Amino acid sequence: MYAQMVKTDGARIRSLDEMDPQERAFQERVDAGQKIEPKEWMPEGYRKTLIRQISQHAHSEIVGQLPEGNWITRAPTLERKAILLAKVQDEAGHGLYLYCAAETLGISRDEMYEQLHSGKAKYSSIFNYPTLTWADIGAIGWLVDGAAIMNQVPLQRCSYGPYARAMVRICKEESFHQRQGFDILMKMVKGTPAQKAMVQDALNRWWWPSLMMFGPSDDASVHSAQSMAWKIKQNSNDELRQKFVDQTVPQAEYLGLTVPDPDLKWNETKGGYDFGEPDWEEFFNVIAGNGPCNAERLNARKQAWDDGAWFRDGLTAHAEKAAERHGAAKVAAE
Ligand code: FAQ
Repeated sequence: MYAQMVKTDGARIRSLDEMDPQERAFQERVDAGQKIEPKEWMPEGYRKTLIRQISQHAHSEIVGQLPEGNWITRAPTLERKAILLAKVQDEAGHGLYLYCAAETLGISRDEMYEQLHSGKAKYSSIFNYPTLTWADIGAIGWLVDGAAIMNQVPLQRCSYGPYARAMVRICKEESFHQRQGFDILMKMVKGTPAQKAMVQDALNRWWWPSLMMFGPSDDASVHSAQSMAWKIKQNSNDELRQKFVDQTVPQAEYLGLTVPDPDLKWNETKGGYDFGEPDWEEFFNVIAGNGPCNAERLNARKQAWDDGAWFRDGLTAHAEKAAERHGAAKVAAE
């Protein structure tokens, strides 16, 4: 079905008849729902699209540790501290599975880091906003992990095997993360008026950036048509955004909060909410590197890379010595 929508150069859509036999066979396998595995032939554009998306996803998980990591020492109880620590560690794990999945496509971990540090590779816009209060940690779990789940559940059915399989465990862990965020907010809204106000303030600041996580609107999304034809993406950005709004608004009501959107209204005919447009100028500004925390986030990652240089050097020296010893032992045995 999607073969009818395959783009060539990002502008025109090619049909199966216009493809060479190898590419057509590939597209037919994708259309039939078969998984593509690392050593199999794939169009260069498919490989590049996956490297772009998976590496950016991995970078998002790693950079995404920073806003929450900021609160580990200030969590209000020992239990909350232990839970937050475990969550932030989970995000590191997600980044590592995803880097491994991207490596199967022929890019090295060092190249991916270089692309992040030079600003060539993006990471999710959401992590360029500051975490000002403890309620922000609840809001991240509830909204940011909630949006991540909405986007990632369909990725479990992605046509590329290693990415799809990495998503299974990641989605399970994100579900735990979302509940822990909601649990923080449930406690706070039952607390003092000041605590409840803190939660409303967090929702006011995180609502629109959360909607932006799904990417630009469909008519501005340059990659969607091709990625959907290749079954890398199963849904368009706007479809997932709509689902997220429909799922999240009743949760906000349950918490006794007001979603900061004057245009939000239940639409009986479509069976979903109508809602306002995110500020796309702000979104494009943030992904261009000019959000409130872009410089801080990238500097933290670059600093971590530089601080780890002695350890990488040590590992390399150890590996070289081990290889030499192995070589000498082999010669002696011959
Ligand atoms: N932020 O044509 P499209 C998480 C870029 S994980 C920054 O629509 P596409 C877990 C896009 O890359 C969150 N850039 O692109 C967690 C492209 O630029 P490029 C990350 C964005 O790929 C929770 C350009 O705009 N999740 O949160 C964003 O078809 C809590 C045009 O856009 C994933 O990465 C954005 N929001 O669709 C961790 C999921 N949106 O590359 C810690 C996998 C778009 O040409 C704490 N990724 N751009 O330079 C995807 O599903 C897709 O890549 C989309 C974008 C939907 C993000």
